[in-house]
Amino acid sequence: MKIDILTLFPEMFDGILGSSIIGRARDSGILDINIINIRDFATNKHKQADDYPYGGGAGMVMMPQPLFDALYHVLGDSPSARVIYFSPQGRTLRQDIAGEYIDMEHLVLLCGHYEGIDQRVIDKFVDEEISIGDYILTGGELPSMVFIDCISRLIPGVLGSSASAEDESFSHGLLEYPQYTRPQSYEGLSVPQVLLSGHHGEIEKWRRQESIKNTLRKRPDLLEAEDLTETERRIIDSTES
Ligand code: 4H7
Repeated sequence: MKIDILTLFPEMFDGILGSSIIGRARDSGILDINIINIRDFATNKHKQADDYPYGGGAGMVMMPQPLFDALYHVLGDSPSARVIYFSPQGRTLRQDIAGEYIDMEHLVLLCGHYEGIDQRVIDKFVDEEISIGDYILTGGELPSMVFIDCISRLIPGVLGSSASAEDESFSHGLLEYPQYTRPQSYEGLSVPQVLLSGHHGEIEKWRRQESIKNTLRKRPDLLEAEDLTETERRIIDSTES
C-alpha cells in the first residue's frame, strides 16, 4: 500500500514511522510511506503556505496554491488514489471501519494545521473526512499517524504472528481479558491458577468470562450488540447489582 502524507510539519512523523511494526512493514515493502512537505510547493517568495481568513477571525488558513500543486504532484501517477482529510467534522474512526482501507492501493492523507485548509481544496480533491474522536487537536498530523497505525496492523504480513490482529477487543465487540507473564508470584501477587493448569478449555472459558466482566464494568455499551450464550448471560446477570 502506498501512503502519501501531506503536511506542513514533516518532522512530527520522524519518531513514529521508523519504529517498531510500521518501520518493519516499510522495510519489507508492504508499506510505501512518503512524507511530503506542503511548503516545498509554495511558489511565493517567502514559501508561505498559510494566509489570513477572508471575513476575518483568529488564526490562519492553509492556502490553495501549495495544496493544489502538492496534490497534483502525488495524484499524477494515480488519479484514483483516495484522498483523506483529518478534521473534527469527519466520520469517527472505529475498529469496524478500519478494515475498509486494507485493500486500497494508494492513500493520500491530508493534514491541516492552524484553522484548517481553504474549502476549495476540500471540494476539489477530498474523498473523505475522518476524525479520530470528539476532541480538538492542533493539527491533522496525529490523527493521520493514528489512522496509519490502526489500518496497517490489519494488512496481512504487517504483524509478526498472523493470529494477533483478530483475537482482540472490538473485533469481538468485547474488551480483552487480563494478561500475565512470569513469575507465578510477584511481591505476593499470584497469577490466576487456571492459567497454569494447562487445561485449554478451562482457560478459554475463563478468558471469555473475564472479557465479559471487563466489558460490563468498563464499557457496558459494547455488550448490547454482542452475541452471548445463555451461560454468558447468566454471568452478566450474576455480576449486575
Ligand atoms: C482540519 C480542520 C482533527 C484540521 C480543522 C484535526 C481534531 C481532529 C484541524 C482543524 C484537529 C480529530 C481547526 C480544528 C482549529 C480545531 C480549533 C486541526 N482536531 N481545526 N480548531 N478529532 N485539528 O480527528
